[in-house]
Amino acid sequence: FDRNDGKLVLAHVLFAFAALLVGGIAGMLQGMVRGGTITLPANIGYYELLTAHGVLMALIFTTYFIVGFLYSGVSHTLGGKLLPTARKLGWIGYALMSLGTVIGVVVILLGKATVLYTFYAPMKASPWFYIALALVVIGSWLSGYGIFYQYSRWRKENKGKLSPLFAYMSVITMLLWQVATIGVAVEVVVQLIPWSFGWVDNVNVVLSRTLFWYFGHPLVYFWLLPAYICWYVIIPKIIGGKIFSDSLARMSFVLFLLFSIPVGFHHQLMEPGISSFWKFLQVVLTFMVIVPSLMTAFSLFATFELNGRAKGTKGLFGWVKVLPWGDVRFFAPFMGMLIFIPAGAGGIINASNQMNAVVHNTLWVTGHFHLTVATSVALTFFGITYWLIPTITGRTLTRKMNRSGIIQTLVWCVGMFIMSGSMHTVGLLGSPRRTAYTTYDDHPDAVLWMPYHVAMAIGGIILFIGVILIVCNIIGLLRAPKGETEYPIGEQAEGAEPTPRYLERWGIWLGIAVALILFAYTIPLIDMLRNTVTSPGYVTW
Ligand code: HAS
Repeated sequence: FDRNDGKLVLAHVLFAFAALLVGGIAGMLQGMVRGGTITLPANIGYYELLTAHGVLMALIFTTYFIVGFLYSGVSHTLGGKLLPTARKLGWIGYALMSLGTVIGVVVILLGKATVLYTFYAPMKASPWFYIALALVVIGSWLSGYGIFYQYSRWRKENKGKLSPLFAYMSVITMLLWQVATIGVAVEVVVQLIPWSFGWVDNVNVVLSRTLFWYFGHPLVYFWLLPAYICWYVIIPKIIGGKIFSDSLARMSFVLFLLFSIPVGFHHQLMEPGISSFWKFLQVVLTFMVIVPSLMTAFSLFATFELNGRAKGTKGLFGWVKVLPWGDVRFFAPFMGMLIFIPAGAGGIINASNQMNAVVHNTLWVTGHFHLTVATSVALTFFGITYWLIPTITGRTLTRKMNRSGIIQTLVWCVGMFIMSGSMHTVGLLGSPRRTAYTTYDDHPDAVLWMPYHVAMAIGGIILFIGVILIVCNIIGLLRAPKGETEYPIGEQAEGAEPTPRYLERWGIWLGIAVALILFAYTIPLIDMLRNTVTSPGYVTW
């Protein structure tokens, strides 16, 4: 692996895990502060800690890891080395994102941005919080441009050739990100910064939330798609098998580009100011975005089964026996896949209007996203780390490190089972999310929730041990013996259909994506600007 590219990738991965560590500390402390077990100096309270936890885990850990991972794969599969312009863009992006992160964390810990990671207006933060976020977004755009640059140069030099699957998927992930972040950029620059500086008196709340969720839902697929890259491209190689179908994999990514953006209203089903027709339409589109995940599940089962049959296993589940259970590079992402089955089912429940009325703003939703992003995605990222760090630093994954990785994965699963399981259950009993006001003056219903809150805290402590273990493992990986570690990239199975070239016609896919976005959002946005959808008890200024 090219040494200079390795430095860029490593810088991203290490920053990601530093954010995970600080975010993990904030996560554990928020539980203790909320439970009244401790009082922190400088009056650092529940909302500061929860904001720090959400921002560092959901926005910073993920974005840094994703950029680092995508750069590594693009460097490896598109020529073996980043072009100087791509690498430079990567470093400038890194510098801007890091400046934004530092400013953001300081502002949060000073208690000037207790607005949580979704920063809903009319809660107001210091303008510096929004400026910090803008820097992170602009930095990530530059990193995306680096990937586009490397890809387009490769295509120019390899006319008529199909691009490598990893690179293709990286381009879609970054395209999705570019289109999605326009919403949050407009919200922050046009609405929140002028309002928090006091240049304007009011903010259109429903518009700001809509712009946020225009970004917020594709954000979750920005987290998911790199995990899918691992499941589609890396895992087949690690298990000694083949990719079931290159075209199916590409098509599922295209479907994410088309359907992951015009669906933000499924986070706003309980909000006034949006007419029920447009909510209905976006729920239909939400059910469309489930399709590529079902295709992924199908493709993974096919890969596992074909691998088993090639190795001579028989019966419906014979393939399970030949999977490399002792290899953390497989085991951690596999546990992520397994948990994605109930996690995804929870998402389908959330997306159903009537069910959403039951679960919205309860701890059920917190349980849902701890299974999706904090387990399926995070465990996959951990699994990648065990081979990525040795690959880029010219070291080897020792048996001891591999064993520590398996233990870390199991600790994570146990902690998450307890924490997310109790979140889901207590959510159904009505316990709200994101509040330090837990017992409601000892109301009998709220008192009933307390044992689940204790279980959540126990799960949280086990997860914190999981964070410490992964950080120790990373230190171990950085000191592992020198050697060569393979960058595992799978090949397509024999007999698969050739990949149709139209999958790489970006004009078509971006055109359809934009058309769907305009269709799903234009009229509701006009309604919001004119304040024409009124709801009892709800006022926009
Ligand atoms: Fe979600 C809220 C709907 C997926 C993250 N979601 C959230 C929030 C987050 C989040 C962070 O409709 C909270 C935001 C906030 O703070 O308010 N979500 C969905 C739907 C899906 C979905 C329909 N979510 C995700 C993913 C996330 C994520 C992925 C992060 C990475 N979500 C919602 C809704 C809300 C919501 C509502 C709003 C709730 C409210 O009221 O506030 C779908 O994409 C899920 C599809 C997934 C599947 C599973 C496929 C399974 C696979 C694994 C195969 C396994 C194998 C191994 C092969 C259909 C691919 C098996 C081996 C064996 C041996 C068995």
